[in-house]
Formats: sequence, C-alpha cells, structure tokens
Amino acid sequence: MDAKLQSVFDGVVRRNPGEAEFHQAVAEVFESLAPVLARNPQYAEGAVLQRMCEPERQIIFRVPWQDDQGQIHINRGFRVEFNSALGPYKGGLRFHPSVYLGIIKFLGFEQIFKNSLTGMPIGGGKGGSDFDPRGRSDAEIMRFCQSFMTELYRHIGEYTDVPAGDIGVGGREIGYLFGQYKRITNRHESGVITGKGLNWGGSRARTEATGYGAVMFTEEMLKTRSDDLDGRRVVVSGSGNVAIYATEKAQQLGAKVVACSDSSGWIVDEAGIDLELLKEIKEIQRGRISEYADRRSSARFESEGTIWSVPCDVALPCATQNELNAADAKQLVENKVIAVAEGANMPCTPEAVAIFQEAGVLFGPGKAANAGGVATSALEMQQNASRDVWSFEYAEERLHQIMIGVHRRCAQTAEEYGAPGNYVLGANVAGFIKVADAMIAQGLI
Ligand code: NDP
Ligand code: 2IT
Repeated sequence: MDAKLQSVFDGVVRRNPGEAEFHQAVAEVFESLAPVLARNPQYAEGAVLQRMCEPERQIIFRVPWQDDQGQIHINRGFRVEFNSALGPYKGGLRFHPSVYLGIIKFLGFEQIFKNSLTGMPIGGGKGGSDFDPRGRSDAEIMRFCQSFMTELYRHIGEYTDVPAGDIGVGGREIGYLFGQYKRITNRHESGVITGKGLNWGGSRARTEATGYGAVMFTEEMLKTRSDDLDGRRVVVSGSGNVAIYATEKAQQLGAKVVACSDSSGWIVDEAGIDLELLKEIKEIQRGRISEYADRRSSARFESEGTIWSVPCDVALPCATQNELNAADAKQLVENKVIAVAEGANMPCTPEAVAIFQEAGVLFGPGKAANAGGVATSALEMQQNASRDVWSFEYAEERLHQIMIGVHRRCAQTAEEYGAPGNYVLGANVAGFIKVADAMIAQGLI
C-alpha cells in the first residue's frame, strides 16, 4: 500500500480496534486508490478518506424478546449509517450469531462503493443483530423483529435510511419489520424498507435480483473474451437467497450448476441441481442441504473438505465473508476455472483474489457482481415513490441494463487507470470517485 494511504489505514485500525473484517474491507479499497490520489490532490487535502472511514452515525441498541417457552433473551441490534453523499443510507439487515460491529461496518463500508457503482441515488449503510434465526418458530421471529423495529423505527425513513434483507433476513422478516414500523408510526411508508411482499409495495424481481445480477455480471465478463455461460460447469456456494437465484439464472443461460452448500456441508449433483427440489427444501421447509442428497440419487452430501474442490469453469461464492481462501483458489485454478464472481460480500480472502488475478481468471468483486440486489431495491423505492407497479419483465430488464452499466463502469475505469481487466481496481476507483466528488461538493460533511 502507498505510504500516505498506509498512514490513513493505520489510523483506521487504531480507531477501530478488533474489527478485522472492517480493516480488511478498508485495506481492499485503499490498495486500489494510490493512482486516484496522485491524480486528484483535492481528496487528500479534503481528508476525504479519513471522513469516509468514519461512519456518519452508528446506532447500537438492546433487543429484548421472549421465546415460545416464555424465556427472555437479549440480543444486540446495530445500524451503521455510513455515508449519505449520494442518497439516503441504503443497505440490508443481517441476523446471524457472528454479527458484531466489525461485520456491520465492513458491510456498510462496502455498500457505499457498491451503491455508487449502480448509478442509483443511494448512500451506504448496514445493520443487523447477533440474533440466530435458525430453528426459531415464526412467532419467535415475529417477536424478535417487532422488538428490533421498536428501536430502529426512529432512525429510518424513506428520505433517511432504507433497510432491506441480508443473511437471515428475507421476505418473512421484512414483513414483520414493516408491519411494526407502520403500527408505530401510523404511516404506510412503503419506501422505508425494500424486499417487501409483491402485493404490498415490493418490486417484482427483487427476490431474484442479487443472484440474477451476479450471473449477468459474469456473462458480461465472459463476453470480453468472446465466451458465455452456455454449457459451462458452475459451482455456487450457499443455498440461500443469492445462491438459489444465481443457480436459476445460470441454468437459464445454459450452464450446468453441479454443487451448492450451507454451513453444515455441501452437495454435488452431477446431473445438475434440481432447482425445484432445492427451493422446496430451502425456501419452504427451511431445511438442511443434506436433505437434498437424501431425496435425489444423483447427489451426494459431504460434511468434510470444501465445495471448491469440485472442478468447475465458473465459481460463484454466494454464502458469506472469507469462505474461499488461498488453498481453495489454488485448487480452482488447477481445475482451470475461467471466471469467479462474488455473489456474497467479501467471500474471497485477499490472498485468494491475488491468486485469481495472477492466473488471469476473470474476477468480479462483490461490490460490482452483487450490486443487482441493492440496485433493484432502488427500483423498488422508485416504484414506491411514484405509486407504480412494474411487470417482472420490465424490472428484470432494468436490472440487466444496470448490471451491464456496472460492468462497463468497472471495465472502463480499470482501462483508464492502466489495469485493463482488473475489476477490483475498476470497482473501487469508480465507486470511490463519485462519492468523493459528492462529499467535496457538499462541503465539510
Ligand atoms: P441467506 O440467509 O438467504 O443465505 C445464506 C447462505 O449462506 C445459507 O446457505 C447459509 O447456510 C450460508 N452461510 C451463512 N453464513 C455462513 C457461514 N458462516 N458459514 C457457512 N455458510 C454460511 O443470505 P443471502 O443469500 O441473502 O446472503 C448471502 C451473501 O450474499 C451474504 O454475503 C450477503 O451479504 C450477500 N448479499 C446478499 C444480498 C441480498 O439481496 N440478499 C445482496 C448482496 C449481497 P446456513 O443456512 O447453514 O447458515
Ligand atoms: O449487501 C447488499 O447489497 C444487500 N444485502 C442488499 C441491500 C439492499 O438494500 O437491498
């Protein structure tokens, strides 16, 4: 890292001790910025980097709730409102036991640049809780969401901060959260949250958007080498919202998806994933991935080893941060992977990214490749603001055009900065410049 950037980075580490994921996300952006600072002295003069690394506001709150047996639990709630230079804070809520401030800050920081890249008027934020939804009844989930929103409601709003889903937060949770917001405020303020149900303000194609978008981005990367997904072998990690719809779009484009996973292990199905079965197990029954192998003879379940040992042309990590390390990357390169796109946020470690780039593998970083989800959230806000309802085909076409735009912005910026094909640099620099210029134009904020 360049010396000036290193000194700002050291300050960030000192000010935010013990937040390894946040440090990792900041370092990854800073690694790309030396040429930008060299060409634009106003950014250093305006202390733009230092300001960007300090969230505009951080809220931490108690979330008490009662389980079905009457026992009381206390969780911790977070909302980090990171940057509003381009629009209201926008970003999901994650409910997972691993959540702490460092995870929310890494996600919120990434969200600033991702949202900028979409070209939509949205700032960056993220929230969540260390609540573990797994194994909880619908009634418990509802009580938790109601308690969470009883504090969160005063901090959010259509023009202020607009949450959505992330790990552990899907359509069911968004419903309970929105219901409580409406009850407390007496406002049917559709634009306060996205990922809503289709008959009460949700956008068609939002459920599909992140996974579809990641595959659309992959297709754009492949096009630069006159290639496409047709007939390609694909491995997708995870089996949640992003993984399922990445699988669906990859299949629509003629690829064969042969493996997916959850936190207990992975399955390989050489006949190709049966998506209806996967959806039934994961979306309806909220079951485990091992059940897929129990119900399909062409599949086997593994609880040891790694899904990245399955040979493939295209790898789509769609589960969680740092799920693909250097050894996994080496194995994928040995198996002749041609493209990797991050459906999840920061799933590849920095060492893994370096291995892909050195091997000439097309690599799409999360802030570009998974931007389709938040972009379609912005389309949902647009429909809510105009009290309109678009068709699936129209919403999907808008998403497609946005992903083509995200890819073009990354590719052009990488080229402009002398690193053609480096989507990491392209995404970081293009995302950064737009936010930095807006911050300078808006005075000392
Ligand atoms: P879901 O909760 O729907 O699914 C998460 C999947 O990842 C599950 O299969 C889960 O397995 C697995 N997983 C989660 N944590 C771990 C872990 N620590 N170790 C191993 N596996 C794990 O979440 P999403 O699909 O929405 O999110 C997946 C990723 O995509 C996240 O990184 C998220 O930030 C990112 N993302 C999501 C967007 C969205 O619109 N939803 C938009 C952009 C990015 P298990 O059920 O066993 O925990
Ligand atoms: O990481 C992400 O971009 C999301 N979880 C989606 C955020 C959103 O506001 O739709």
